[in-house]
Amino acid sequence: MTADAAIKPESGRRLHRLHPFSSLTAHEIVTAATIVRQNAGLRHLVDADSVVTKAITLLEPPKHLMVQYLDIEHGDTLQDERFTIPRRAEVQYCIKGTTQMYTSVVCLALAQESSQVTEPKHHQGIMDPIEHAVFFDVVGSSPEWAAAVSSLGLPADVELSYEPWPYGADKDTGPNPPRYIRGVAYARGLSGSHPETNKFSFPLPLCPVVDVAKKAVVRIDPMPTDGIANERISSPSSGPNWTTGTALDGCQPNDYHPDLLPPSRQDLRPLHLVQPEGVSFTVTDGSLVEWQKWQFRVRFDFREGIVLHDVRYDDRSLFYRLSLSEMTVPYADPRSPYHVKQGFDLGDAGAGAVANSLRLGCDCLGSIYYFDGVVNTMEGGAITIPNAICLHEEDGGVLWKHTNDKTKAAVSARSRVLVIQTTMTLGNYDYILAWRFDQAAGITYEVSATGIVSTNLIDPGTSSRWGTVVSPRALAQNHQHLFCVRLDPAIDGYQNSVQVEESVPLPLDDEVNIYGNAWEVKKRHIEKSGFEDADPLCNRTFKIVNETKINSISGNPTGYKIIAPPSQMLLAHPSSVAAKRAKFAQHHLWVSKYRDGDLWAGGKFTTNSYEETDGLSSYVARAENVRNDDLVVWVTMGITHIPRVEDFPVMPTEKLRLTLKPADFFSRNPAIDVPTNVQNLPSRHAMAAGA
Ligand SMILES: [Cu+2]
Repeated sequence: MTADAAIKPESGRRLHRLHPFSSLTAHEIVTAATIVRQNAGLRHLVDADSVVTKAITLLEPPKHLMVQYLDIEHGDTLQDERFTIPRRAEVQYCIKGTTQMYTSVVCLALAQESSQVTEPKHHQGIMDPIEHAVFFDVVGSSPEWAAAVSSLGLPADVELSYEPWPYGADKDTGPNPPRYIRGVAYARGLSGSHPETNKFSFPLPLCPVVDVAKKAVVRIDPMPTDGIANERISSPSSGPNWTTGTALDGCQPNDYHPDLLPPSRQDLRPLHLVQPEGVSFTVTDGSLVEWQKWQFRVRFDFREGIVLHDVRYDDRSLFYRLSLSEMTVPYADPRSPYHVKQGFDLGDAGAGAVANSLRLGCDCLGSIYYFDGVVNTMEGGAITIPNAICLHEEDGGVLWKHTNDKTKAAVSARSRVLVIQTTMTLGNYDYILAWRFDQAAGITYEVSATGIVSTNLIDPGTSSRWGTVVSPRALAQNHQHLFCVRLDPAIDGYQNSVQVEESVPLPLDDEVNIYGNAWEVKKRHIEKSGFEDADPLCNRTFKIVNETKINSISGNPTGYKIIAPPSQMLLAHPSSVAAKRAKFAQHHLWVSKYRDGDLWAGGKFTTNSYEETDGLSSYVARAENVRNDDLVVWVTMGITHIPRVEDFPVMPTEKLRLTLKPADFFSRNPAIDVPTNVQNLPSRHAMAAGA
């Protein structure tokens, strides 16, 4: 059976009770894995247990079918007249100990594998826990590595810890780098030391490179530690410790865990977020969130983490799908092997796969609704990440206010924000990823970067042009975090355009700009798929509009404005592998024509990638019409991170925001009907007057 045959709409009887946009269930994941493992075992003449299911994700229905489905769902058609779209899963797998990747599609309703392809050789799968386990076994029992470590003069009972990094491609390896793991090594402390000791204060100047297929240490790379003599860097004041007289001499403990810190400050009084009548949102059908006039579906995905579907406001469609597509973190240090330091957190690992279990009162304050996340294991099972997504309301400050200057009467409404967020941890860094819905029909995607900056050892009394010394002898290299957010719009329908507006001064003349104050807004539309760059100097603004729906007040098409920071784009040289594999990170805004499966800004397979060949740059290279068409907008934003001493031992959250705001979509401020007082527990003065 072909994939298409498996997804024909079927009237009447519902084959599957789950909504097409529901997260894959544990049962579905195991069903898909079992079918693929059995079939792959026969196909490749191996035991089914040798089949490694790297990633299992929902294969969304073709959009043309889903649009019909949603039209019926939001229309007046009775439930039993709806058609059903069988659910499908996509399974990426390989055979244990090999790198060749395969992708299968399983029709879950029929419990059948409907297609299977052999991926090109350069498509490497995620670095998985099985490979990591092999890596740890190999370094733990390697006499070469033990000898190398002993040359550092470390105490015999030192405990080591590793950050496994993909080998990485460069111009020497070409497009098929070996699938080795680089074990960026740290001393976690001495035997018996607290398990939460911050290892990033004690980087080792050596790195084992492990061939996980051959289960062997291939070589041991020296990690450059040279710096520029800097007499302003003083000797550590904390005195000697277990590193004294070793290669790590001078490194000092620098901890974040409260067990290892002096008592915390004592002058904070409780701050409670109280919702005495409960929350104002509902969650039904497992995935449908309704809050105020908002309505959308939430899905948890192995790769993308949170995916939002069918986002609507007051029964008008806004977005078919919202997601983080990819992010990359390239480092600036040219000294080998640092030159290959570059992560693609979604493609290399999966935002869902490395999602945290969130905790009440810490990650989210107030009355919280949690969604569990279910992800596949490499062995074909499914595991639940409890509380992977949290949903809650926050106070958002003043929503709107006016004081009548004559009467002094003030009217103001307090803003409430609905937040849906997840947190991913990959090695040293943690990212809190949140969609924030407001009462003025705005949506903000917020990235909060926190965690620990990646460190390497640097010679005593030196600093570096490649980063900042953030703790004695610990260099945090300069790097960038570049995020690509995928916006699949449905502004009052699925045929949209992107309008570019620039505010430009007019030349002085004797007819119009007589006094020199004049400027105007120039408008153009993006006609063909491609990219644009931000230009704050002309206030370049991008709007997604529906040219067939006109706002009767302004006469403008209904639209949503994209407000994104004009971040610095990727700094790596365009000819470098770092740049070629992250073309999406070279321009701020991209518009592609919608095609099913065009989801991956950096390509579907990013691990050890050499060049982005099947990602966003390929989608737009088709040079298709994107005006009054089904289009996708991709926004790249980022942080050029020059580490500060204050970013260590754990970094205060650094926020990055993308806001989608209605622009001539409504006939007035859509938040005008928000009540001006909904607080049952009135606020009070903090202190008596004069206190
Ligand atoms: Cu950073």
